This record gives sequence, structure tokens and C-alpha cells, in this order.
Amino acid sequence: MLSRILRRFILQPKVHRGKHNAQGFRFAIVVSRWNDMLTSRLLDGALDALESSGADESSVEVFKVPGAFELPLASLKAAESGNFDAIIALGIVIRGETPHFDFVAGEAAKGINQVGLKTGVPVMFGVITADNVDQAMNRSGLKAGNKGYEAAMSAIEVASLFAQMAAGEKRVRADEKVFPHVV
Ligand code: INI
Repeated sequence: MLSRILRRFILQPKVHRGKHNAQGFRFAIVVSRWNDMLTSRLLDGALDALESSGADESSVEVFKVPGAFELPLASLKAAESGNFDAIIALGIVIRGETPHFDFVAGEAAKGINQVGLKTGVPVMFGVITADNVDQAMNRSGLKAGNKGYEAAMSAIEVASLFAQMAAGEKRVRADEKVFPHVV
């Protein structure tokens, strides 16, 4: 507590944080049809988050893929289209259902992260990796939150933060023109 008060007197950096206001941003939701009964709940959760945060209907598009393994490539296509400020990848991989759980879940996670790093378009990891169906159900809106809702809220926050950062960069570039003689 004391250190927090002291810090206020010493250092007051400008803190940037995204707002949960989706207005003006465009979103792609890429959703896996595998475990469709549950991934449709994730999609509902994501749409709920976007709508309640002010997103326009025309600024949200949904792309359906067969399974979580296809999420990275579909996300890459969406990112490269230049039509979206953020992408929300949704899926469910259940350990009990496949001997190649680690491959599907691992490649989905790695691939989704790579899309963001490669394109600069933020891609949210809204993929539930669960040991069993009960766990997956709980995290798709039944008990322990809805991963789709959470991913969409994160997408809004990050899109907003990146817009602030881009505006800051533009300001810095404009300031540089004050000294045109300095190379
Ligand atoms: N895809 C999933 O999204 N979840 C799973 O649990 C799953 N299992 O159990 O295998 C799964 N497999 C399909 C995979 O994502 C691809 O669609 C398929 O291998 C074709 O590339």
C-alpha cells in the first residue's frame, strides 16, 4: 500500500489500456465444427460479447472450419485479407477423444500464435483444451464461464489498444517533421 502511494509521487508513466468498446472495429470469428454442440456455444458467447460491446452486425464475419487443426490457416487468410482488426479463433479439443490430442491442440495453439506474429493482426486463442467432455462443457458456458465470450472481450481490448498504439506512432512521426534538417 505504502509503496503504491510512494510510486505515485515518483513515477507516473502514461499507461495504455484497451477499452471494451467494439464500435468501429471489424472482427472475424473462425470456429471449428468439431464438437459442434459446444463450439456453437462458444460462437454464441463471442457474438454476445461483441454485440454488448457495441459492434455493428456488418463488422463481424464468421468462418467455419472442420476442426481445430484448420483454425491457424483460416485465421491467416482472414488476417491477410486486411478486412479485420482482430480475429477470434474458437474450438474444442478433448483429450479423451483422440490419440493425437497433443498434435491437434499443440498445432492449433502454435499456429494461431504464429498468425498474429506474422501478420500483426491479433488472433485470440479461444480454444478449449480439455481432458473430458465435462470439462469442455463447463468452459463453454455451463459452469466455468464461456471461452468464446472471454476471447471476444480480449479481441476488443487488444484491437482498441493497438489502435491507440498506432495513433501514438503517427503522432511521433508527425513530431519528427519539426526538425526536417536533422537526418
Ligand atoms: N478437431 C477438433 O477440433 N477437436 C478434436 O477433439 C479433434 N479430435 O478429437 O480429433 C479434432 N480433430 C480433427 C482435426 O482438427 C482436423 O480437422 C482433421 O485432422 C483434418 O485436418
